[in-house]
Amino acid sequence: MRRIATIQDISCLGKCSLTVALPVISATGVEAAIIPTAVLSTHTMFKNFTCKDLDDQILPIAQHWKNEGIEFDAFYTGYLANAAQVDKVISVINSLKTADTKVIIDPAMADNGRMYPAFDSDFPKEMARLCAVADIVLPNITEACFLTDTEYREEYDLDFAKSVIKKLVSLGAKKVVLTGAKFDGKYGVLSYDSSTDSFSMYEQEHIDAAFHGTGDIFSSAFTGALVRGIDMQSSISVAADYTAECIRITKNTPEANWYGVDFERAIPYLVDRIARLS
Ligand code: PXL
Repeated sequence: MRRIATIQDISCLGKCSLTVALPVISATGVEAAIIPTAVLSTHTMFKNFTCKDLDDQILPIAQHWKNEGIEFDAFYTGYLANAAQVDKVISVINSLKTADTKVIIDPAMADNGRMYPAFDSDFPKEMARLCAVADIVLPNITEACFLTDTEYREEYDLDFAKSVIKKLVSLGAKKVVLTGAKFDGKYGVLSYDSSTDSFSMYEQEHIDAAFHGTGDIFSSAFTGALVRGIDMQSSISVAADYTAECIRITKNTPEANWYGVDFERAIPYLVDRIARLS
């Protein structure tokens, strides 16, 4: 069975980060090993959340895996507890990756033009160093702007999106998958592959609803699909469609929680899509 190591926090309640990555990667038929970057009572959109960083565990966990001779098909990183974890995560990747290991970085740090509460204005330049070692970076437009020191725009066109993506690639990332791309009346996922210098847009219907944790759902489904052996564009479409399905279901569920989407209800849909492609 193929294996992903995912490095991100565990928000004990909130339907994001590891509580999403574990079930969603499992649903794609891939093993998920984890390095938790922190334990939080909830995600940071709640007030009064607790947070204990696991700075001192990151390298020892990886060292133990190395001693055991464990290899990974991909590293997939998400929310980090602080800027100092960037160097630790880069060390983990460098020490355990093989020639075939994919490095997928979700720079989970911002949305809707704002940084998440736990991060200061110095954080993006540290996260940019992690993105530099990526085969694939998965930002939203806010993260792409912060990472490249570009002024965030609520409204933008295709040229602006392309220029931000090109700046991200100039930092070192090989491919960029811009989620929630919204320009010129279109909505979807805009991706770029530096090996062929080509952009590709996967268009979707725009659903008028914003929920927390959907970036983590997309990234987990995308990484699982890719590691399962599904090609890049099909992995993007499966992950984007699964995320949209989660949002649709949640929007139509009156008793749904404000803090995340009901991704559980759409797991059969994901399993079915993956089975058809693999
Ligand atoms: O979904 C991204 C995310 C992950 N982890 C924590 C968060 C957030 C977004 O706010 O707060 C702790």
